[in-house]
Amino acid sequence: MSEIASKVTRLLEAIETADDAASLEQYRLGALGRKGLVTLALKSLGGIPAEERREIGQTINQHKAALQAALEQKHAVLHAQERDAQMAHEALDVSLPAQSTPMGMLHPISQIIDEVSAIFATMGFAIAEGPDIESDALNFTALNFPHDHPAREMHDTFYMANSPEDQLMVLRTHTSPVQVRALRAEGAPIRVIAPGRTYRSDHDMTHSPMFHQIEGLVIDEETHFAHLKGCLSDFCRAFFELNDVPLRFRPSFFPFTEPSAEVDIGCSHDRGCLIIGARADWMEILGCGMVHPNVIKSGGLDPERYQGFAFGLGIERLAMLKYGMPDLRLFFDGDPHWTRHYGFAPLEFPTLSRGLRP
Ligand code: 2U9
Repeated sequence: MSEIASKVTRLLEAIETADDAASLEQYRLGALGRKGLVTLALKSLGGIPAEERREIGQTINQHKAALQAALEQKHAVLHAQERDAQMAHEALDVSLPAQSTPMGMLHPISQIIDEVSAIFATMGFAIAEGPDIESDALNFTALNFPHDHPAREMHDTFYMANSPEDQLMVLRTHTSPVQVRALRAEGAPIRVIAPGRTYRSDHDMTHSPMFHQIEGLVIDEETHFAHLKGCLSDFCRAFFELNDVPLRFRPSFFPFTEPSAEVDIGCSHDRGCLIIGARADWMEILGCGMVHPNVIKSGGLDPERYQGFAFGLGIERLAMLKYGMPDLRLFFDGDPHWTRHYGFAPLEFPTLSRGLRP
């Protein structure tokens, strides 16, 4: 028995000094497993004379209890050490500046839509939205594009396959149908802007088949062309952060406005840099006009009583101008390097001087 006692003592020492769960398990098997010290000792009891068996049995059970207690205690210690190590490894210093954590960026398109919407909101415009898949009737007919008229071809339309026979569906080529819907739903007076995606079958250096517009519409009984000029001039001054912005209105044609104009902004070019607000050169930035009486009629209003203006801006073009982004084709590649360079921190206020991130 003293032989078992010394083996138990050695096992207890080994358990006490075990430094990981795997070696502790080996000692448990050596003590209590099927071929372990205690199990074999208990099995050997059968060959011992009955008068000695009881006492030896009790001693073995005491060894067994001591080994079990030591194993449980060591297991608890190792488990606590493992948890402490894991906590130390996963520790997070919440006092570190937030910038060191990777942060999502706003795409310049979202940024420009927010900026333009905020400016028009201060002028009393509401924001309207509508579906990307539109009826040909709302996208064209309600906007005074006659059937089979060449003006429809100007828009390089994507037609939806399997449209219902009586209702041809298209991917909207402009956000104007959103405003027709708003006019029909709310009547006049109305002052809305409609930002969103638009689609035309055109893809090259300066055109993407999906692009973004913001259009505006003001209809009441007295709004005239001077209001349109004042509104756009106020917008340009706020958007480009300039006190004085030279604007030039050139006669143009759109089916939905009459008269129509394209608007150029004064600028200059200096060693490859575009300077907005200078007076050396002109650059086109938007289109506009007085809403055509036929469009007012298709909006459910009497054109003898109501009149107003509308305008349209290309968002990508505004982003390229304001933040010096040279290549339209990179806008929708989803390249994270591009987004990190040209994107905006969600809570950052961009300015002309701070538009680009370092
Ligand atoms: C209604 C009536 C009239 C919206 C207008 C323009 C002029 C225009 C272009 C700008 C750049 C499209 O993205 S672009 O190529 N848009 O020039 N858009 S007037 O006229 C409307 C809208 C709604 C009910």
